[in-house]
Amino acid sequence: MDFCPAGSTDLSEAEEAEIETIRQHRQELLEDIKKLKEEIAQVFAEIECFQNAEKRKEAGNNPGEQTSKLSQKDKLSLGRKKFNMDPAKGIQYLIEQQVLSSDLQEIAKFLHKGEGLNKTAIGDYLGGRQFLWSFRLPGEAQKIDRMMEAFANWYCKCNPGVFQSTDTCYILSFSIIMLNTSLHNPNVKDKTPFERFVSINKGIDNGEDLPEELLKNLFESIKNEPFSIPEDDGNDLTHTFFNPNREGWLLKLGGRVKTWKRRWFILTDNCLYYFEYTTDKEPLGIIPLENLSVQKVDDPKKPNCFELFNPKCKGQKIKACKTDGDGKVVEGKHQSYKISAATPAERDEWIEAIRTSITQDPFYDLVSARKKKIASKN
Ligand code: 4IP
Repeated sequence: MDFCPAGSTDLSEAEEAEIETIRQHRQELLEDIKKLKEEIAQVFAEIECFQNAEKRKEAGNNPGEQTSKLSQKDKLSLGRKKFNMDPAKGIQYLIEQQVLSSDLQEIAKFLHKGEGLNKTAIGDYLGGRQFLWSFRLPGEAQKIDRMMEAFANWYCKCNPGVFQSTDTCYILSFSIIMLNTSLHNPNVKDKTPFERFVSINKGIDNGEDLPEELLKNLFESIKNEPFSIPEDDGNDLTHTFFNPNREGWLLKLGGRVKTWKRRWFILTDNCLYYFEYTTDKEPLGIIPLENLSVQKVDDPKKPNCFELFNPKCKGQKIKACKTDGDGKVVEGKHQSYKISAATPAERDEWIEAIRTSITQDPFYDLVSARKKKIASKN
């Protein structure tokens, strides 16, 4: 009798062994990645400590306003770290250190800006007391209920006349979350069509239907871009994209295959990053701007174009990287990047921002800080 264990395949022994080797290799790679992430986090922490120490030294040489400014910054940074570990303690610390006042509006602004704050911690802080896209909902049903209620109340207050009652907003928000899961979670096979979305929301506005156009816009918007919140693993690239020089939607022409793709671009640290969605953690492509130039160009198909090119090596590939279809990082294939903006003004602003970034010497700030230090010593 043939013995055929569950899950067995028609693979030969050699193929099975090959797969096992690949699995082990994958495991090793994952472990290496984890270690690298830890090392990077460690290096970032060390750089921050070093920079803070440098600033403190400098502040000692420039008493007065500078001192208080710098130390406030350090307190803010420490307060954020405390907040991420224990939100209530973090806020308390920031109030005690007079970085924040106890005014609720000010605290709300600080949370809404969210810079350097862990989204789960923001969700916990708000859920424990009393918006959705910018923080993670806490897990317990009661907290979610309270938060959605608060969201609906606040939305209706800021947008009077959209809904007849806050309950409409509350129900619609949940049905949007469910729609998002249905359309974008690969485990959900039965994707909600627009008609079902309309019927789910029948009569929710005090017995009346919401305008079909509103539902259509919501449906299309969720279909085109899922709302997801980046993971807070602390080691990801999210902080790289805080306070970018510029960000926005642009159309980009493919390198070999000339297709136009709508991408979310972020300009920071003299690099141009592009993403499929605004909430993506990792970019589809990275274009270091060093050695590149930017100029206006015309295109027969798209308006308001500009291009990035290497003036010294025209006709050669620009140094850039991108992820291919399998998620592997590969070299870019562009000799130039042609990009189209929505309006002439946006095109000009992008050109200006990119030019500024290219011409700014990365060592300028370091050198001028050192010069100031020497001058103050003398
Ligand atoms: C693709 O066309 C996309 O335009 C890619 O853009 C582009 O990669 C590819 O250029 C181009 O072939 P299809 O999707 O129609 O196949 P994105 O990565 O933004 O999806 P770039 O390098 O522009 O990112 P090549 O050069 O890889 O072919």
